[in-house]
Amino acid sequence: MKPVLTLLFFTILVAVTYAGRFHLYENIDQQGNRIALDIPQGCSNSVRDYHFNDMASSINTYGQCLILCADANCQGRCVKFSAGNDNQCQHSNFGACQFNDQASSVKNC
Ligand SMILES: [Ca+2]
Repeated sequence: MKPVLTLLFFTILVAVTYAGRFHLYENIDQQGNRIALDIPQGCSNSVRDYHFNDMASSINTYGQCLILCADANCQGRCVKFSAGNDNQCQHSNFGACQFNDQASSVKNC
């Protein structure tokens, strides 16, 4: 396969594999323990329920938009993570927006 086609193939593969999914990481720069979660329709306490409560320090959204919140049921302070101008925090370091080790729930944008 030509390099461009190979790159396109893997880009599509990643997009399909992670459609609706994201990874949370225990440490900054996408390091340490991680969990894969689904972007819910509405609100989900999956961050807490999958034993990652108040632990997340970075994220990979795979170009998608989602909102993390500090308390269960999408209460407390919420921070939007997107690939656009409305992004509210550094994906590789939640400390940049004083959101380190705080996330407990997630909702769609
Ligand atoms: Ca952490």
